[in-house]
Amino acid sequence: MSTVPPTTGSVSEADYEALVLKLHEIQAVKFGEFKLKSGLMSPVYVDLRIIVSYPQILHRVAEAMWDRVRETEFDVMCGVPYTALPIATCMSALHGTPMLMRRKEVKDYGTKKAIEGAFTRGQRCLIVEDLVTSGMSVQETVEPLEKEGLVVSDVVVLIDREQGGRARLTYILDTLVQHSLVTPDVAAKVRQFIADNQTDKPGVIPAAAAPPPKPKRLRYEERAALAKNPLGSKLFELMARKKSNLSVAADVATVEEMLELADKVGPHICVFKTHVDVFDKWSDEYAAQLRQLAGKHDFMIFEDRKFADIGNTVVMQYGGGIYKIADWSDITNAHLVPGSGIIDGLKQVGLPKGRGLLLLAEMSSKGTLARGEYTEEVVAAAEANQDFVMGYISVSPSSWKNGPGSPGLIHMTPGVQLSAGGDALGQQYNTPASVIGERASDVIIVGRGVIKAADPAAAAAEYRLAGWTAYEQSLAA
Ligand code: S5P
Repeated sequence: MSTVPPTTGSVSEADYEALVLKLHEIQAVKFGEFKLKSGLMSPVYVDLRIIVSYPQILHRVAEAMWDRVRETEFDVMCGVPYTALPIATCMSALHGTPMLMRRKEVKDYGTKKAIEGAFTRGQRCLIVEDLVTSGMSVQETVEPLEKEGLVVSDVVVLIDREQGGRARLTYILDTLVQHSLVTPDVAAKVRQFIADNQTDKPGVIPAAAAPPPKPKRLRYEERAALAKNPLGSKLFELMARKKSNLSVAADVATVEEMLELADKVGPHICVFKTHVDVFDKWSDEYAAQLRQLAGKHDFMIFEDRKFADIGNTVVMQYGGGIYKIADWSDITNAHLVPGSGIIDGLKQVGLPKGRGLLLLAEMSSKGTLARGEYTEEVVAAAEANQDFVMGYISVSPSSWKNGPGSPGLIHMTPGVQLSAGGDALGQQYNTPASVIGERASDVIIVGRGVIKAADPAAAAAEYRLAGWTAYEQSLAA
């Protein structure tokens, strides 16, 4: 008995068998002596380009591949050029999932887009490939997608010559031998060839073909021990102690409202975020009242000042002026647009006071320029300044080149509501499950989802539970 690739439902064993016979009939799978691109002589040759001339076979291939991913969650799909493009198009048209296209050569004129189609950063993308030998072409598709902020969740492959595909090729051989279309001699030769040219262990997709394996998620307690900034370490401890990864953004108009909100949501949050320049007034007295509430409810204060000037100026802005931010705010944040001098300036003021800095690596707003190489520069600066930089404002750290990076650095993500969407001014929302689970962030920052609720305390409790559940589930995954 031959083994059939496991199915999840609608494509039966008979369908797979019929498909193999058809592929053989149209010579998409051939046996003989073939020189591969690598120079190696192979007794088997697979060329699926021909299937565009056989719409019914193309349809069957698309359905067989869809069958393998029907339980998988993704928002868009992208076929690896060129052979898999018609397959992906067919899957897309049959099942109504939007498709993207990767340009093989990025033109240096016109739109210069590497990826064509409509998408938003953070969407999950399925890659469709016809045949994997080394995984190179899949990798060439993964990179530009990730550069655009897409999360490559899965790769579906029709035939894999080396790996999971070893089972597939074996299945193809068995079927053809049963139907006397290939002699046992030829089948033995092909099996030997596959065995001789295995590069990975059975059952594992070649490393180059798959997204890098997700490192196991560490608990916040474990991260506390790895944080180099003392405040960053304390925040991880606080989150574990309080079982909260929720930060509320207190974007209200008056100081009274802000203090009332802090008292109400205080029991549920790890961080209370302010924009001090939106309040109707400010004084050292109000700062003291907010600090008192932070002590009462065990949360940290984060003045979301988004510094963006030269070192000399931010020293004055952070330590002085009317607000004296460094005196009362545990955490603040900065853009890296001016270069690393901004970190040095803020550090000069904040480090002696035991403060911590978050660098804005990405933003939640539509059309943000904080992406790609800029984000990579921010990561390098954060990694190099971990005495003062405690982490990031980020949106999809799981899709970064090296994932979320050092576990001692924290990720805090704004643009969070219980259902995805956005506002009229470009804000984009993801859910707590997506932010903590899929995007591998640590803290959800929620503004209007809490402050505009009829009962902000109840809303904070709900977001806290959603954020914490997502964290617990990702630990178990
Ligand atoms: O990229 C960002 C960075 C920040 S800090 N996008 C953001 O929305 N923020 C802040 O998070 C923003 O200034 C606001 O205070 C909060 C989001 O508020 P909401 O009402 O949209 O949840």
